[in-house]
Amino acid sequence: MSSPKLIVKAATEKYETLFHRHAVNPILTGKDWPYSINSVFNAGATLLPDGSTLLLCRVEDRRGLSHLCVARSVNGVDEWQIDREPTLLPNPEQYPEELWGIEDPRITYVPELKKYAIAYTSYSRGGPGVSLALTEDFRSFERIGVIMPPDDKDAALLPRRINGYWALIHRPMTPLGAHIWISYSPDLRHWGNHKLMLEARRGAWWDANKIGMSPPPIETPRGWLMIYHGVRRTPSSSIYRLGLALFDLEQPEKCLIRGDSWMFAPEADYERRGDVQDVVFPCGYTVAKDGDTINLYYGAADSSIALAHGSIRCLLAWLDVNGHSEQAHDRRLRQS
Ligand code: BMA
Repeated sequence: MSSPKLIVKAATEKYETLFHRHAVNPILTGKDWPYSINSVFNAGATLLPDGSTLLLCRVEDRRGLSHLCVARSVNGVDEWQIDREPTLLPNPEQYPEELWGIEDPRITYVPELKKYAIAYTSYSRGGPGVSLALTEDFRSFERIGVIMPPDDKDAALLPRRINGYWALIHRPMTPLGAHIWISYSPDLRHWGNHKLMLEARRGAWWDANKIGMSPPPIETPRGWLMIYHGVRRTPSSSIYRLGLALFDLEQPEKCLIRGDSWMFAPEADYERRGDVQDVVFPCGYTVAKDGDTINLYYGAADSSIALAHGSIRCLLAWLDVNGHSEQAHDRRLRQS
Protein backbone atom coordinates (compact mmCIF):
# COMPACT_ATOMS: atom_id res chain seq x y z
CA MET A 1 0.00 0.00 0.00
CA SER A 2 1.33 3.44 -0.83
CA SER A 3 1.54 5.97 1.95
CA PRO A 4 -0.50 9.21 1.69
CA LYS A 5 2.79 11.06 1.24
CA LEU A 6 3.57 9.05 -1.87
CA ILE A 7 0.13 9.65 -3.30
CA VAL A 8 0.56 13.40 -2.83
CA LYS A 9 3.96 13.23 -4.52
CA ALA A 10 2.52 11.33 -7.47
CA ALA A 11 -0.27 13.88 -7.87
CA THR A 12 2.19 16.78 -7.79
CA GLU A 13 4.35 15.11 -10.38
CA LYS A 14 1.40 14.50 -12.62
CA TYR A 15 0.27 18.09 -12.65
CA GLU A 16 3.66 19.61 -13.36
CA THR A 17 3.85 23.40 -13.35
CA LEU A 18 4.77 24.48 -16.87
CA PHE A 19 4.28 28.22 -16.50
CA HIS A 20 5.52 30.14 -13.47
CA ARG A 21 3.75 33.36 -12.59
CA HIS A 22 5.93 36.43 -12.22
CA ALA A 23 6.16 37.76 -8.66
CA VAL A 24 5.12 41.28 -9.71
CA ASN A 25 1.87 40.16 -11.37
CA PRO A 26 -0.25 41.71 -12.63
CA ILE A 27 2.37 43.64 -14.58
CA LEU A 28 -0.05 46.19 -16.09
CA THR A 29 -3.42 47.45 -14.91
CA GLY A 30 -5.72 50.36 -15.78
CA LYS A 31 -4.06 52.40 -13.00
CA ASP A 32 -0.82 52.46 -15.01
CA TRP A 33 -2.51 54.10 -18.00
CA PRO A 34 -1.71 57.70 -18.92
CA TYR A 35 -5.37 58.33 -19.85
CA SER A 36 -8.72 57.23 -18.40
CA ILE A 37 -9.66 53.66 -19.16
CA ASN A 38 -11.68 50.84 -17.65
CA SER A 39 -9.27 47.95 -18.11
CA VAL A 40 -6.29 46.61 -20.04
CA PHE A 41 -5.86 42.94 -20.98
CA ASN A 42 -5.24 40.44 -23.85
CA ALA A 43 -2.05 41.97 -25.30
CA GLY A 44 -0.15 40.88 -28.39
CA ALA A 45 3.62 40.76 -27.83
CA THR A 46 6.85 40.91 -29.78
CA LEU A 47 10.54 41.58 -29.29
CA LEU A 48 11.81 44.69 -31.08
CA PRO A 49 15.18 44.71 -32.90
CA ASP A 50 16.82 46.40 -29.89
CA GLY A 51 15.76 43.49 -27.67
CA SER A 52 13.04 45.41 -25.82
CA THR A 53 9.51 44.07 -25.47
CA LEU A 54 6.48 45.62 -27.12
CA LEU A 55 2.98 44.84 -25.96
CA LEU A 56 0.01 45.83 -28.08
CA CYS A 57 -2.62 45.98 -25.36
CA ARG A 58 -6.35 45.74 -25.64
CA VAL A 59 -7.70 48.70 -23.75
CA GLU A 60 -11.37 48.96 -22.86
CA ASP A 61 -12.84 52.39 -22.23
CA ARG A 62 -15.81 53.27 -20.08
CA ARG A 63 -18.19 52.91 -22.99
CA GLY A 64 -17.18 49.23 -23.12
CA LEU A 65 -15.43 49.68 -26.50
CA SER A 66 -11.85 48.51 -27.03
CA HIS A 67 -8.88 50.01 -28.86
CA LEU A 68 -5.19 49.07 -28.96
CA CYS A 69 -2.34 50.80 -27.16
CA VAL A 70 1.41 50.13 -27.20
CA ALA A 71 3.49 49.61 -24.05
CA ARG A 72 7.27 49.17 -24.31
CA SER A 73 9.74 47.86 -21.71
CA VAL A 74 13.45 47.12 -21.79
CA ASN A 75 13.17 44.01 -19.60
CA GLY A 76 9.60 42.99 -20.51
CA VAL A 77 8.56 43.11 -16.87
CA ASP A 78 8.39 46.67 -15.58
CA GLU A 79 9.09 50.34 -16.36
CA TRP A 80 6.60 50.25 -19.21
CA GLN A 81 6.52 53.27 -21.52
CA ILE A 82 2.90 53.52 -22.52
CA ASP A 83 1.79 55.58 -25.53
CA ARG A 84 0.21 58.81 -24.19
CA GLU A 85 -2.79 58.30 -26.48
CA PRO A 86 -4.49 55.28 -28.07
CA THR A 87 -2.15 53.80 -30.69
CA LEU A 88 -4.76 52.21 -32.94
CA LEU A 89 -8.35 53.36 -32.61
CA PRO A 90 -11.33 51.76 -34.32
CA ASN A 91 -12.10 53.59 -37.55
CA PRO A 92 -15.78 52.83 -38.22
CA GLU A 93 -16.12 55.52 -40.90
CA GLN A 94 -13.76 53.66 -43.22
CA TYR A 95 -14.01 50.25 -41.58
CA PRO A 96 -17.63 49.77 -40.41
CA GLU A 97 -16.72 46.35 -39.04
CA GLU A 98 -14.89 48.21 -36.23
CA LEU A 99 -18.00 50.04 -34.97
CA TRP A 100 -17.92 48.39 -31.52
CA GLY A 101 -14.15 48.28 -31.18
CA ILE A 102 -11.02 46.30 -31.95
CA GLU A 103 -9.81 43.55 -29.64
CA ASP A 104 -7.30 40.78 -28.88
CA PRO A 105 -4.38 41.47 -31.28
CA ARG A 106 -1.91 38.73 -32.22
CA ILE A 107 1.40 39.91 -33.67
CA THR A 108 3.52 37.96 -36.15
CA TYR A 109 6.79 39.28 -37.55
CA VAL A 110 6.92 38.38 -41.24
CA PRO A 111 10.52 38.43 -42.53
CA GLU A 112 9.46 38.30 -46.20
CA LEU A 113 7.51 41.56 -45.80
CA LYS A 114 9.84 43.06 -43.20
CA LYS A 115 6.61 43.99 -41.39
CA TYR A 116 4.60 42.91 -38.40
CA ALA A 117 1.18 41.46 -39.20
CA ILE A 118 -1.51 42.09 -36.60
CA ALA A 119 -4.60 39.90 -36.66
CA TYR A 120 -7.31 41.35 -34.41
CA THR A 121 -11.00 41.04 -33.71
CA SER A 122 -13.12 43.77 -35.26
CA TYR A 123 -16.51 43.99 -33.59
CA SER A 124 -19.71 45.42 -35.05
CA ARG A 125 -23.41 44.77 -35.55
CA GLY A 126 -22.35 41.95 -37.83
CA GLY A 127 -20.59 40.24 -34.91
CA PRO A 128 -16.89 39.67 -34.24
CA GLY A 129 -14.72 39.08 -37.31
CA VAL A 130 -11.00 38.81 -38.07
CA SER A 131 -9.18 41.88 -39.43
CA LEU A 132 -5.58 42.21 -40.53
CA ALA A 133 -3.21 45.18 -40.42
CA LEU A 134 0.49 45.56 -41.23
CA THR A 135 3.01 47.83 -39.56
CA GLU A 136 6.74 48.46 -39.54
CA ASP A 137 6.93 50.54 -36.40
CA PHE A 138 3.67 50.29 -34.42
CA ARG A 139 3.10 53.98 -35.16
CA SER A 140 1.50 53.84 -38.60
CA PHE A 141 -0.66 50.95 -39.69
CA GLU A 142 -1.84 49.67 -43.07
CA ARG A 143 -5.26 48.10 -42.68
CA ILE A 144 -6.13 45.20 -44.95
CA GLY A 145 -9.67 45.01 -43.54
CA VAL A 146 -11.84 42.01 -42.65
CA ILE A 147 -10.31 38.77 -43.83
CA MET A 148 -12.67 36.37 -42.04
CA PRO A 149 -16.31 37.48 -41.65
CA PRO A 150 -18.24 37.03 -38.39
CA ASP A 151 -18.49 35.06 -36.27
CA ASP A 152 -14.75 34.46 -36.22
CA LYS A 153 -11.85 35.46 -33.93
CA ASP A 154 -8.65 34.22 -32.20
CA ALA A 155 -6.55 34.55 -35.36
CA ALA A 156 -2.84 34.78 -36.18
CA LEU A 157 -0.82 34.72 -39.36
CA LEU A 158 2.02 32.22 -39.66
CA PRO A 159 5.37 34.01 -40.16
CA ARG A 160 6.15 32.41 -43.51
CA ARG A 161 4.36 30.94 -46.49
CA ILE A 162 3.48 27.24 -46.46
CA ASN A 163 3.89 25.71 -49.90
CA GLY A 164 3.75 29.19 -51.40
CA TYR A 165 0.64 30.37 -49.52
CA TRP A 166 0.15 32.55 -46.46
CA ALA A 167 -1.58 30.68 -43.63
CA LEU A 168 -4.01 32.06 -41.07
CA ILE A 169 -5.18 30.22 -37.99
CA HIS A 170 -8.61 31.34 -36.77
CA ARG A 171 -11.70 30.24 -34.90
CA PRO A 172 -15.06 30.39 -36.64
CA MET A 173 -18.10 29.82 -34.47
CA THR A 174 -20.87 27.42 -35.46
CA PRO A 175 -23.99 26.19 -33.67
CA LEU A 176 -22.23 22.81 -33.41
CA GLY A 177 -19.20 24.23 -31.64
CA ALA A 178 -16.21 26.51 -31.97
CA HIS A 179 -13.18 24.79 -33.48
CA ILE A 180 -9.80 25.96 -34.77
CA TRP A 181 -9.36 26.26 -38.55
CA ILE A 182 -6.54 27.19 -40.88
CA SER A 183 -6.97 28.97 -44.23
CA TYR A 184 -4.57 29.87 -47.03
CA SER A 185 -4.07 32.90 -49.26
CA PRO A 186 -1.83 33.91 -52.15
CA ASP A 187 -1.93 37.63 -51.23
CA LEU A 188 -3.19 38.05 -47.60
CA ARG A 189 -6.53 39.29 -49.01
CA HIS A 190 -8.23 36.33 -50.64
CA TRP A 191 -8.56 33.29 -48.42
CA GLY A 192 -9.52 29.71 -49.19
CA ASN A 193 -8.46 26.08 -48.84
CA HIS A 194 -10.03 26.14 -45.37
CA LYS A 195 -9.10 23.18 -43.17
CA LEU A 196 -10.27 22.10 -39.73
CA MET A 197 -7.16 22.11 -37.54
CA LEU A 198 -8.25 21.23 -34.02
CA GLU A 199 -11.68 20.24 -32.75
CA ALA A 200 -13.20 21.13 -29.42
CA ARG A 201 -13.85 17.97 -27.47
CA ARG A 202 -17.28 17.17 -26.13
CA GLY A 203 -19.06 16.29 -22.93
CA ALA A 204 -17.24 16.81 -19.66
CA TRP A 205 -13.83 17.70 -21.11
CA TRP A 206 -12.16 20.98 -20.03
CA ASP A 207 -11.98 21.97 -23.72
CA ALA A 208 -15.48 20.83 -24.71
CA ASN A 209 -17.48 22.73 -27.34
CA LYS A 210 -15.40 25.91 -27.52
CA ILE A 211 -11.68 26.29 -28.12
CA GLY A 212 -9.51 28.94 -29.77
CA MET A 213 -5.85 29.56 -30.47
CA SER A 214 -4.34 31.79 -27.81
CA PRO A 215 -0.99 33.36 -28.85
CA PRO A 216 0.42 32.72 -32.35
CA PRO A 217 1.95 29.23 -32.61
CA ILE A 218 5.58 28.74 -31.58
CA GLU A 219 7.80 27.38 -34.35
CA THR A 220 9.97 24.52 -33.04
CA PRO A 221 12.05 21.93 -34.93
CA ARG A 222 9.35 19.37 -34.04
CA GLY A 223 6.41 21.42 -35.30
CA TRP A 224 4.17 24.38 -34.59
CA LEU A 225 3.50 24.34 -30.88
CA MET A 226 0.11 25.84 -30.08
CA ILE A 227 -1.14 27.11 -26.76
CA TYR A 228 -4.92 27.08 -27.06
CA HIS A 229 -7.75 27.97 -24.72
CA GLY A 230 -10.63 25.75 -23.80
CA VAL A 231 -13.82 27.21 -22.39
CA ARG A 232 -15.66 25.14 -19.86
CA ARG A 233 -19.22 26.35 -19.34
CA THR A 234 -20.46 25.84 -15.81
CA PRO A 235 -23.86 26.71 -14.33
CA SER A 236 -22.36 29.86 -12.81
CA SER A 237 -19.83 31.02 -15.43
CA SER A 238 -17.19 29.96 -17.96
CA ILE A 239 -13.61 28.94 -17.15
CA TYR A 240 -10.85 29.80 -19.65
CA ARG A 241 -7.93 27.37 -19.35
CA LEU A 242 -4.92 26.59 -21.55
CA GLY A 243 -3.80 23.41 -23.26
CA LEU A 244 -1.12 22.38 -25.77
CA ALA A 245 -1.05 20.80 -29.21
CA LEU A 246 1.69 20.26 -31.80
CA PHE A 247 1.19 20.52 -35.58
CA ASP A 248 3.21 19.49 -38.62
CA LEU A 249 5.58 22.23 -39.84
CA GLU A 250 4.79 21.88 -43.56
CA GLN A 251 1.18 20.74 -43.21
CA PRO A 252 0.01 22.74 -40.19
CA GLU A 253 -3.57 21.41 -40.26
CA LYS A 254 -2.13 18.04 -39.27
CA CYS A 255 -2.14 17.70 -35.48
CA LEU A 256 0.72 15.48 -34.29
CA ILE A 257 0.09 15.46 -30.55
CA ARG A 258 -2.60 16.94 -28.33
CA GLY A 259 -2.40 17.17 -24.56
CA ASP A 260 -5.24 15.69 -22.59
CA SER A 261 -5.33 17.90 -19.54
CA TRP A 262 -5.06 21.66 -19.33
CA MET A 263 -1.68 22.97 -18.29
CA PHE A 264 -2.48 26.49 -17.02
CA ALA A 265 -5.69 27.73 -15.40
CA PRO A 266 -7.01 30.66 -13.37
CA GLU A 267 -5.69 30.24 -9.83
CA ALA A 268 -4.33 33.60 -8.66
CA ASP A 269 -6.77 36.13 -7.28
CA TYR A 270 -6.21 38.53 -10.22
CA GLU A 271 -7.14 35.70 -12.63
CA ARG A 272 -10.15 34.53 -10.66
CA ARG A 273 -11.72 37.93 -9.97
CA GLY A 274 -12.22 40.91 -12.27
CA ASP A 275 -14.62 42.08 -14.98
CA VAL A 276 -14.88 38.48 -16.21
CA GLN A 277 -13.99 35.91 -13.58
CA ASP A 278 -11.79 32.86 -14.15
CA VAL A 279 -10.04 33.90 -17.34
CA VAL A 280 -6.42 33.48 -18.44
CA PHE A 281 -6.14 34.66 -22.04
CA PRO A 282 -2.67 34.99 -23.63
CA CYS A 283 -2.41 36.72 -27.02
CA GLY A 284 1.39 36.95 -27.17
CA TYR A 285 4.76 35.75 -25.98
CA THR A 286 8.43 36.51 -26.43
CA VAL A 287 11.29 34.00 -26.51
CA ALA A 288 14.47 34.84 -24.59
CA LYS A 289 17.96 34.83 -26.12
CA ASP A 290 18.49 31.23 -24.94
CA GLY A 291 15.88 30.19 -27.55
CA ASP A 292 13.98 28.23 -24.89
CA THR A 293 12.53 30.51 -22.22
CA ILE A 294 9.08 31.67 -23.18
CA ASN A 295 7.51 34.75 -21.60
CA LEU A 296 3.77 34.44 -21.87
CA TYR A 297 1.71 37.64 -21.60
CA TYR A 298 -1.90 37.00 -20.73
CA GLY A 299 -5.05 38.85 -19.91
CA ALA A 300 -6.24 38.06 -16.41
CA ALA A 301 -10.00 38.15 -15.71
CA ASP A 302 -10.41 40.68 -18.57
CA SER A 303 -8.97 43.26 -16.17
CA SER A 304 -5.15 43.26 -16.23
CA ILE A 305 -2.06 41.87 -17.96
CA ALA A 306 0.04 39.20 -16.26
CA LEU A 307 3.26 37.37 -17.14
CA ALA A 308 4.35 33.77 -16.68
CA HIS A 309 7.49 32.07 -17.93
CA GLY A 310 8.08 28.52 -19.10
CA SER A 311 10.44 26.45 -21.22
CA ILE A 312 9.64 25.36 -24.78
CA ARG A 313 11.66 22.19 -24.21
CA CYS A 314 9.55 21.38 -21.13
CA LEU A 315 6.29 22.09 -23.00
CA LEU A 316 7.29 19.59 -25.70
CA ALA A 317 8.42 17.02 -23.12
CA TRP A 318 5.12 17.45 -21.30
CA LEU A 319 3.21 16.82 -24.54
CA ASP A 320 5.17 13.61 -25.11
CA VAL A 321 4.09 12.34 -21.70
CA ASN A 322 0.61 13.85 -21.44
CA GLY A 323 -0.52 13.84 -25.04
CA HIS A 324 -1.41 11.41 -27.75
CA SER A 325 -1.62 11.44 -31.49
CA GLU A 326 -4.78 12.96 -32.91
CA GLN A 327 -5.45 9.80 -34.89
CA ALA A 328 -5.94 7.93 -31.64
CA HIS A 329 -8.04 10.87 -30.46
CA ASP A 330 -10.25 10.74 -33.57
CA ARG A 331 -10.82 7.04 -32.97
CA ARG A 332 -11.84 7.73 -29.42
CA LEU A 333 -14.20 10.52 -30.53
CA ARG A 334 -15.92 8.27 -33.04
CA GLN A 335 -16.54 5.78 -30.28
CA SER A 336 -18.03 8.45 -27.98
C1 BMA B 1 -13.39 35.66 -25.38
C2 BMA B 1 -12.73 36.89 -25.98
C3 BMA B 1 -11.70 37.48 -25.06
C4 BMA B 1 -12.12 37.50 -23.61
C5 BMA B 1 -12.73 36.17 -23.20
C6 BMA B 1 -13.26 36.17 -21.77
O1 BMA B 1 -14.50 35.30 -26.15
O2 BMA B 1 -13.71 37.84 -26.28
O3 BMA B 1 -11.45 38.80 -25.45
O4 BMA B 1 -10.96 37.72 -22.82
O5 BMA B 1 -13.80 35.89 -24.08
O6 BMA B 1 -14.22 37.17 -21.58
